[in-house]
Amino acid sequence: MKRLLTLALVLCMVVGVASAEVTIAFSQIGQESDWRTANTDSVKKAIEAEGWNYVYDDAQQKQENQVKALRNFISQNVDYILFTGVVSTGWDEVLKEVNEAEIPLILLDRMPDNMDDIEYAAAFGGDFVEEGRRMAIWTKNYVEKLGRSDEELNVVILEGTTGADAATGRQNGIMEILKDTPNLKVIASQTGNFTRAEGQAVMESFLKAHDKIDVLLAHNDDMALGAIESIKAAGKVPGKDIIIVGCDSPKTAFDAIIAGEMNATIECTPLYGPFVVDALKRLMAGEDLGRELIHPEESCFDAEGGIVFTLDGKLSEKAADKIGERQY
Ligand code: GYE
Repeated sequence: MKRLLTLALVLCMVVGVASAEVTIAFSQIGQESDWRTANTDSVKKAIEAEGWNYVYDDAQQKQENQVKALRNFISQNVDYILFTGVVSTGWDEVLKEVNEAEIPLILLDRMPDNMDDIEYAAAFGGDFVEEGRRMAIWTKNYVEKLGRSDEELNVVILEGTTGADAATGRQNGIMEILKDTPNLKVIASQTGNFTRAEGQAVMESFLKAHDKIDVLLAHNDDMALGAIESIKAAGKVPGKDIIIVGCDSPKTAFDAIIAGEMNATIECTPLYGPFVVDALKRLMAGEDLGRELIHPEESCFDAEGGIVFTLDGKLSEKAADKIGERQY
């Protein structure tokens, strides 16, 4: 019995030492959307499954909280820092401090500007400009399918967080396509901060200000889902009176598409956990990742499937066929 106890104690110590050996810290933006929650869960699960120590900070959408979190990580002398910046600018000083502390930095999702003088070991993010293009191309082709290409249609846009590359990129992609699509006319474009509540509020004000809104492009599905509530409250039929296209493609958007209240969503995967763990293992083994960038998303989901959604001619998939595979 005594021997068994000693063995158990030694085992606990070994496991304890092994898991305390590496500490990974993650400075996350907040919990503004289904995408973000899934992203946080994916990273946490994958890191904890390796038995590594995990330190997490939720900045509640505030840049100053992130700066504080990064400085805390430095003073705790963590081994690796994962970082998603809420906006693109204003990180130069604190990221230099991370570099001076010689803590390898991995950028997730949103990329800061001015990175020429900052060292980072790896970066994973979506191609936001391409996602915006896909939203607009799908819409253009859907309108054509409805036989409405000669009709002038009024478009409103719900933008993501101002100053975030996820928002500027998607907006640029959308506008790049719409500038050559004269029948789709943007009559209003405003931030809804990537949240359901603000999407709902801004859509309500759009509906009050404009009698005729034919299309809503939302930089994420949460804002589209919030907007659907305002559209219903205004006595209009979402998905029919107003064509609604979002981005991210969580299950909640699939449900809305299957219910006919939303028309399409462009994929942007939040499931970074396995990529991050793979990168960390390679870095721990001394490999130089050469700041690689991965864009793992490739689909668009709608009610029917078959509508072209990229410049190189990819076809959308039917949401009802794919919802079972969805992990977020
Ligand atoms: O689309 C949105 C989230 O940065 C790609 O942030 C991410 C975006 C995502 O809040 O839902």
